Amino acid sequence: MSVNLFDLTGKVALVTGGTHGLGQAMATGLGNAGATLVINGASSQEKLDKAVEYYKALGIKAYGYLFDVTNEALVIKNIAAIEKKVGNIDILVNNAGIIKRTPLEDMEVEDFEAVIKVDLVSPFIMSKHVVKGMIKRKEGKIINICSMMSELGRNTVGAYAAAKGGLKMLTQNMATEWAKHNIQTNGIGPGYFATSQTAPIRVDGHPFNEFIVNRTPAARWGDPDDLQGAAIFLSSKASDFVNGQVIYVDGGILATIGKPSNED
Ligand code: GCO
Repeated sequence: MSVNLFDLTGKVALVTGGTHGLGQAMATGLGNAGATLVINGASSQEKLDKAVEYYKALGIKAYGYLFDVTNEALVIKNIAAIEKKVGNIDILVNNAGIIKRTPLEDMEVEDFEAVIKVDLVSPFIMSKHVVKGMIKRKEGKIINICSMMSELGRNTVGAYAAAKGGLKMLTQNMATEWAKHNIQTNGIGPGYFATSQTAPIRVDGHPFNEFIVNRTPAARWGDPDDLQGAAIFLSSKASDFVNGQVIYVDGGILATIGKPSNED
């Protein structure tokens, strides 16, 4: 009898920032693989309800919880409510993130701290409280959404790079501390994807747009659905001995030094 190692039937997956973009694409993949979704949003109840309707229209069981992932008291309260109403959280995807593009010498400290808080501290807060149940149940999956900026610097995104670099190491340390409880903690590092977050730098004629297409061996921006495979793999039995790794889904950016624009 063949076992489907990627089947998530009966699993509950909590995806932060799951109302749009990469979060929505990954959540859709987990839902299509059988998981029940718990979608966290922070901007508006209306946006969250619309997202939950989107998943239900796809035949996926989905629930929405509106709370600020940087607020520890709200995180504790909502995790308890989720585990009471929906069930134990088997999979946590720390996807919620922000970016502020400002040269470091001009960046306000509060802006720097805001990026660190959402992109690095909230994965710690969410994981700290979700893992308590996983440790008791002796199983669990945690996925931290990293970035090219976990490995590379870029003008104007210093705070983001600091957070995403830190998140890569936080992922490794979570694996170090929690693997003995049969909890797998890993990361996904998206390359450059067509999302609302990259819209300002993905405009036709914008030099960065051409730069990315030329800099990416796949010669295109990523489609959010390109992340579904890695998300399902890191959420399933198929990755039960994979720990502390970051899977870069980047069309080959990190594999190459790049090429001059006049070279095919
Ligand atoms: C930027 C982009 C990046 C990407 C992504 C790359 O301004 O450079 O927004 O941050 O979104 O994180 O991996």
